[in-house]
Amino acid sequence: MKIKQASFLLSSPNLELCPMTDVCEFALLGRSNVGKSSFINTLVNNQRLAKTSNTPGKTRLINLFEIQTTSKPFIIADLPGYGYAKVSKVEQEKWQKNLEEYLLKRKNLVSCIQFIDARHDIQKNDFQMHEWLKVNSVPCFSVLAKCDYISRNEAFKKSAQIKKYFGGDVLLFSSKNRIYVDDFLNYLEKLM
Ligand SMILES: Nc1nc2c(ncn2[C@@H]2O[C@H](COP(=O)(O)OP(=O)(O)O)[C@@H](O)[C@H]2O)c(=O)[nH]1
Ligand SMILES: [Mg+2]
Repeated sequence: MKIKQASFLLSSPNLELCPMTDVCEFALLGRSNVGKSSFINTLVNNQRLAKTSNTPGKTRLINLFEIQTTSKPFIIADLPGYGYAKVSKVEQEKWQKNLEEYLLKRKNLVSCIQFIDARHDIQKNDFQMHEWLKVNSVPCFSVLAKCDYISRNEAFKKSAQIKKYFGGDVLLFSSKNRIYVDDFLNYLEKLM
């Protein structure tokens, strides 16, 4: 499928304030700075749609983007990254609860997409996040992000490693170029 149009829908602090819809939704999970927002912009070819940054903001919001395609439309939920310590413990725990509720109860959620940084080994909080998804039977596949930092050969090795630990599918991605975009869209289309 091809993208026809993409727009920001809204930001919500929790599941309750997310609009109820039948449109298939995919939720982006991963450490802060792994490239989740850039991924959206590259996928839809609009560098200004999702805010990207080297310094993650403090607001913990679910940002929803609606994507019209030549096939079915879908929604991407850009979730705050984990591994960002500069918020208070109370704040962190509150968000944790909201995140879990969203992941467990969002009816139109088709799959989570967990981002792993190609430059690093899988981190402790990546494992924790994945374990939680598995225990709670939340569907998920993985993305090896920022693949432009490593060779194609290394990328295949890394994705095999992620597959070994996490199971499920592992897709490659880089926001520096668009070579992975078509495969990604075709993969999403099959899940919808
Ligand atoms: N080289 C490279 N840099 C990237 C890529 N994706 C994101 N970045 C950079 O990494 C930083 C964090 O990206 P962002 O999308 O905001 O990450 P998020 O916190 O996961 O949403 C920004 O400076 C991006 O320009 C990528 O695929 N390759
Ligand atoms: Mg982001």
